[in-house]
Amino acid sequence: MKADWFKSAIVYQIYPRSFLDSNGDGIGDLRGIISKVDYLKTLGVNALWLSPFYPSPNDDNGYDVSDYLGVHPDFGSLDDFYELSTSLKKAGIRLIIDMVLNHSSDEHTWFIQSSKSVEGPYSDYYIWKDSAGKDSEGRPIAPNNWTSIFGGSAWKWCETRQQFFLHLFTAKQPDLNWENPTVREELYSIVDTWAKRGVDGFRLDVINFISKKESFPDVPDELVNSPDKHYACGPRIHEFMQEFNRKVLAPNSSMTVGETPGIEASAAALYCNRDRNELDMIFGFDHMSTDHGPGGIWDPVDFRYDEFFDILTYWQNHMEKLNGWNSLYVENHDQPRFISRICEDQNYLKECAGLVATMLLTLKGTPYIYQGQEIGTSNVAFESIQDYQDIWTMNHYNESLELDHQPGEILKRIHCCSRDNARTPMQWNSNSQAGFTEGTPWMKPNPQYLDVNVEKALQNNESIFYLYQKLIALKKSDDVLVNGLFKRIKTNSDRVFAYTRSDGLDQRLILLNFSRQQRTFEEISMGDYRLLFSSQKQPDSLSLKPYEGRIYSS
Ligand code: TEU
Ligand code: CA
Repeated sequence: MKADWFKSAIVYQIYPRSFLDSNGDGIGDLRGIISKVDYLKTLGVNALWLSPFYPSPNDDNGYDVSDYLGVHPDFGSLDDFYELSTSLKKAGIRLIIDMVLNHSSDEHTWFIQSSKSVEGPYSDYYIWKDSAGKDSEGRPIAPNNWTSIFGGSAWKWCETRQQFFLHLFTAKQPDLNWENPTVREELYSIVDTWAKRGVDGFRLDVINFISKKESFPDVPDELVNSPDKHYACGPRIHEFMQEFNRKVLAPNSSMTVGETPGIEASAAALYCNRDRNELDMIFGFDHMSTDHGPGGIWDPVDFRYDEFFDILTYWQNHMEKLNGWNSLYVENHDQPRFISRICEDQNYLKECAGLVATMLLTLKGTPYIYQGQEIGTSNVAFESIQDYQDIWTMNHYNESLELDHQPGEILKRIHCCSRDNARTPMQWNSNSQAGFTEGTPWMKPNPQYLDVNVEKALQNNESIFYLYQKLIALKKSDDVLVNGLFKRIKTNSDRVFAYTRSDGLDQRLILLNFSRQQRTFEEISMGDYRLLFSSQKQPDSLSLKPYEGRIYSS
């Protein structure tokens, strides 16, 4: 029997750097997390996903790993890790850790060795290519036109080897060569070690990028702004996934969720179809781009609600049909705060947070809640670029300056699109630095912390925190919300996303009003439905309030 605890898991994601600093150095750490296990228990989640905590030069905040088996001293020690793991077990919370296996840091010993010479045991650990000749100034020309997701060419010249190496992310994140069986064995053994150390599951960073098209063809013009679509799902991807599963994941009964940018539901389902023995779940991206224009993440446009509902419906239906399982998320450490994306009137941020919670906990799949989402954290708008930290954000700023964009205009884009929106320190209370640290935080807190923080949320029984708590408890106690079939109901009210979940006997009806206007729902025959939950106080009998979410039971 395959373990399928993940189907009833409710996952909380922690970005360790920004969660809680226990020793005043301004950086969140494992001991900070240990001290908040009770908080997670109060919320009711039963799984925790930790973003990377490994040694790293932090070019990309830990997604550039220089030692896969260690703990970065900023975050603590391996003993702290074991202590965290033990206290999570006691609290009934499973532990999922992040594995970045598409690339390592250029400061990993493998890369240091590999870049020294075209011969030797590490020479084929990364993707090395000869130049495609020299330009008019005698500089080597990159092997093809691939661009890094974070901007610029995806190739960097190495003087010592007189070759280019591939980096789909920053130049300090060279891509590992999965074609080399020794590399695969090394990576499997790392995952095996963590499983033996007591980890229950793995979140696999950009796992659908690991197999490259070995002819390294140019990116076609139409994909220049979305290179992820071009890099996704190389020819050997499913072979690698099945080998990975057979050699480490299955023997350890590890749960997996793969991050898979650039693919749609039917391709995605190949990874998590139960009979294919690859992964348990994947993170799709389609629903996270319904406020992107043709230019991608730095091209913000109005939120396209209909498209958002259609995409979610499509994924729900496809995963059902293709025997896969959905992951449900609207936030993580890479995404701006979702309530800021959908809310058309900042006075309704709180209502939006309740609405989103109702959706996340009632669609079919495993919900992922990102730190701070449960108290209604929204985007930040720092006035100075100095206050931003993220490498992608800095690259965008500098590239835009070169294109003569005005700093004010660039900052405006950063305010709505930067990944740093998700990385401001967790807001614990109204004390200095939001209670995140007693020192100087590595990044300033969002000034909203004076109003929006955990301490206030816990004192107010009408807070978003308690809505999440209630919905989590409801999901845990209701098998229809876990396994019931999803069916969308078309309504005449635009901006109302409505669906049922049913197991043949029992049914739940979910109504979500994504507008700042009241919406009636006369067209839905309410029959014997009884109201189980509303995200707002004193729900009206005939209409949904602005941004109200409801659950009915048959
Ligand atoms: O994210 C992958 C990533 O940045 C892209 O897939 C991007 O989100 C997408 O193409 C948008 O269209 C992962 C990590 O979550 C992120 O924090 C890392 O920076 C990145 O990989 C590199 O490890
Ligand atoms: Ca610290």
